Amino acid sequence: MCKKVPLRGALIVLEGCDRSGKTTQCKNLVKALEANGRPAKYINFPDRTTECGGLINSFLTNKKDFNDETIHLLFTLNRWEAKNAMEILLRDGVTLIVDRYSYSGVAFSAAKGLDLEWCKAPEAGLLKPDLVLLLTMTASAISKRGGFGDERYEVPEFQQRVMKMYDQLKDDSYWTEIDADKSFGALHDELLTHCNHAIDNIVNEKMDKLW
Ligand code: Z5A
Ligand code: MG
Repeated sequence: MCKKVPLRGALIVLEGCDRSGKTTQCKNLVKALEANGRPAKYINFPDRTTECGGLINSFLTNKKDFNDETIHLLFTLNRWEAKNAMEILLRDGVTLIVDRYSYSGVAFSAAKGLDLEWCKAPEAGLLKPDLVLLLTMTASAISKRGGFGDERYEVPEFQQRVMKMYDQLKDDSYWTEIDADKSFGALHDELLTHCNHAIDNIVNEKMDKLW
């Protein structure tokens, strides 16, 4: 029997605490999907390659300072500048595996004390994901992972506040929480199952919008 062609690509976002393995897993999910004949592309936020992303990179590496509102809006702008290209790819049937999205934007800024609704407002109208996979880990497990502590925000107490903000943003209708404290392969298999399910269950050609 011939396989049904999906109406469009799926927009799948990986969110979660620092060092939970999002980048490693996203890149390998793309490889696995493509190996199975499912067109897929890796996208990450912040995209440090654009002019706006360059400013964000300077901030994250402590070379530049912005007030909380300004850096929040720069992160948001970094997503808006990618929106049209993302929509075209999805319409062309390419599944996007996105490494952090608006939820990081809101969770990190709200964890610094900005009003959650204020943080959400400029993200409204961006593409709504079909699936958000939230990777969770305990603080002690995170601290054992490589590279922790190199950048601004990589402080355990702050990361805990971010996780509390994710709790407020979580929407069970399209979010799945996954314990990321397991081997690379076991986590990969679990995530891939969710991704394949999301791709197989696209019923609407049109993309919804946040929020
Ligand atoms: N930020 C924001 O404030 N507002 C926004 O709108 C957005 C982001 C989009 C930079 O993001 C910062 O920007 C981030 C949020 C804020 N600040 N913090 N914290 P980023 O995405 O560029 O951050 P990053 O530097 O890539 O860190 P990360 O994304 O949190 O890490 P990760 O991608 O989750 O983990 P990884 O790089 O794949 O793996 C980390 C290490 O663990 C690495 O040495 C791996 O080899 C190892 N690893 C991975 N998986 C495993 C398993 N399963 N077992 C053992 N070891 C593993
Ligand atoms: Mg990463």
